[in-house]
Amino acid sequence: MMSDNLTIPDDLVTRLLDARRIAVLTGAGMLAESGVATFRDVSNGLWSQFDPRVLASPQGWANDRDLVWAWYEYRRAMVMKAQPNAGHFAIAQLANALQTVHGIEVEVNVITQNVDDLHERAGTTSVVHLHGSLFGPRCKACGRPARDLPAPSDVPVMKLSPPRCTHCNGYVRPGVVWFGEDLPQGAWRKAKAWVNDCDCLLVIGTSGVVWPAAQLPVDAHAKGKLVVEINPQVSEITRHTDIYWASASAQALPAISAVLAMAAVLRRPFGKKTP
Ligand code: BV8
Ligand code: ZN
Repeated sequence: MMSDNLTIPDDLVTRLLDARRIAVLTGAGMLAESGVATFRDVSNGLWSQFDPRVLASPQGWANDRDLVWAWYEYRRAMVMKAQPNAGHFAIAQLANALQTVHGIEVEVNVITQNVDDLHERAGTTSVVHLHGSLFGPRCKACGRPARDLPAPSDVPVMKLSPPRCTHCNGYVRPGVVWFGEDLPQGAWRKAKAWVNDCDCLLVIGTSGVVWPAAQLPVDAHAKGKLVVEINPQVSEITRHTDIYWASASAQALPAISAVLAMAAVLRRPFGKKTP
């Protein structure tokens, strides 16, 4: 079922109210309304002549460590200046918004492909990062976390020599998962379990081109879970969904929150007629 960007799909809220365990898979589209460029766009500036998928790879690091470190520090600076948007807050408050209508406990677990901390800063506590985090740099040699890094400069520079590990003097690398690297096993296991146990999977702001994250909605749909996608563009996921809402996350998610708030005020289960 498809809906245009302003109309909440007919039975979306009713079916969300029937769910008791909701998994949410988010991608770079969540960041659009926080003013942070999506993964592909982030290289439009200084790094426009580089393919982000090369920069985000062990080969990219081997080719030019200082260029890659500068790219990640620029992205870390962008995220530190950004704020969570209405979509992040709506996800953080979704469980409470549903419980307020029907009084039954609801579990919402977030699986993000993003490497920022905006879900956490919006109040989401149950979240895993499939692709790591800009805020978890570690030593490339001994693997120890690198602590107390200086704040990144606001002024983007093309080259920046990575700091050294205080333990073994190895180079510090970004705490993200590069293309060709395995996902963090704990996060991947948890993500698969949350999707396996959920009644409903919300897929928000992802093109569905990166694997194995993109496998999650495909598996969920094959297992008969309710799969709902919110994305202004059709993606690789859309054909594996039950409800596709062509809308921006920071419009659609607050709209769902508003309808739930109204349903709570009316104290009637949404969509059901009182006897
Ligand atoms: C791995 C961290 C085992 C770095 C990232 C099949 C199975 C397994 C692997 C593969 C496979 N096929 C290919 C592979 C290899 C590869 C892969 O997927 N390649 C792709 C390009 C084909 N996968 C891997 O290497 C993974 N590792 O599988 O390990 C292995 C080991 C060795 C060899 C083989 C297998 C690791 C992948 C992790 C890569 N790291 N991030 C960094 O950030 O620098 S992924 C990176 O790209 C981002 O994190 C992000 O997740 C991803 C981009 O995806 P999206 O989030 O979807 O963002 P995108 O810009 O594409 O789309 C944005 C969407 O938002 C759009 O649809 C747009 O319409 C929408 N949108 C825009 N505005 C809004 C909006 N939506 C809502 N509201 C809005 N306002
Ligand atoms: Zn070290």
